[in-house]
Amino acid sequence: MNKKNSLILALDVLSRDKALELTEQLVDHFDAIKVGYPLILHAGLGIVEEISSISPVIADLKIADTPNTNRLICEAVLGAGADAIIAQAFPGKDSLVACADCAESFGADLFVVTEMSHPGAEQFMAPLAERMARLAVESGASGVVAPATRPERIRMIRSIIGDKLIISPGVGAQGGSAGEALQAGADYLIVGRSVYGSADPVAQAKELAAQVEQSRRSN
Ligand code: FNU
Repeated sequence: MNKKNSLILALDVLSRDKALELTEQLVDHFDAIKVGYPLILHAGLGIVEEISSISPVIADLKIADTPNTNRLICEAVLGAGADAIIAQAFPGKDSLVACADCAESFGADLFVVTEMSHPGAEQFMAPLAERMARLAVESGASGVVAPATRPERIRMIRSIIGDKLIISPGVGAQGGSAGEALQAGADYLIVGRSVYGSADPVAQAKELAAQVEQSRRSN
C-alpha cells in the first residue's frame, strides 16, 4: 500500500454499480479501498476482483475463527485479489498466525484489530487492547486497527507496536477528528459514510486531504 494520501475509503455501499462508480470517482484520493461484509455479501466476492483491478483493496472481514477456517477465508479473499486482510486478535495466536502465514504467501498485508472505534468496544476490547497489540507484533502483522474516536488509545497502541502501521477508523460519522488521530500516531485514516454518503464525495475527499496535509505540516 503506497502511502500517498494517508486515506483509506471504507466502501460500505450495497450495490456493485455504486461501488464501482465511487471507486472510479475516488481512486486518486485514497491509498486503498476497504470492502467488508456489507458490500461482499450483496455484490459477491467478484467485487473484490473488480475493485482490485482499479485500486489496492483491504478486505475487512474481521476474520475470527479457528486457524484452518481462518486460512480458508484468507485464501478466498486474497485469491480474489485483495492486497490486505483485517483479522481479530481475540481467537488467539494460532488463529492469527494462520492469517499472517497466508498473507505472507500472497505477499499481502495483515492488519489486526486491537480496540474498535464504537462505544461498546470499551466493554471487552479496551481492557485487552494492549495484549492484542502485542500479539499483532508477535504474529508478524503489518499493522493494527486502532480507534480514531479515542486518540489517546492510538498513542498507547503506538507505544507498543513501534513502527508497525496503524490504520484508524472512526473519523467523520463516528465523531473522530482526522487531525487528532494523525497527531496521535495513525498512519492512515479509514473514512466511509462521511465521504460516500455525502452529496459530493470528491469534495469531501479533498477536504480530508487538506486536513491530512495540515497535520503533516504541523509535525
Ligand atoms: P464509517 N471499522 C470501524 N471501527 O468503524 N473495521 C473499527 O474499530 C474497525 C473497523 C470499519 O463509520 C467499519 O466497519 F475495526 O462510515 C466501517 O467499514 O466512516 C469503517 O471502518 C468506518 O466507516
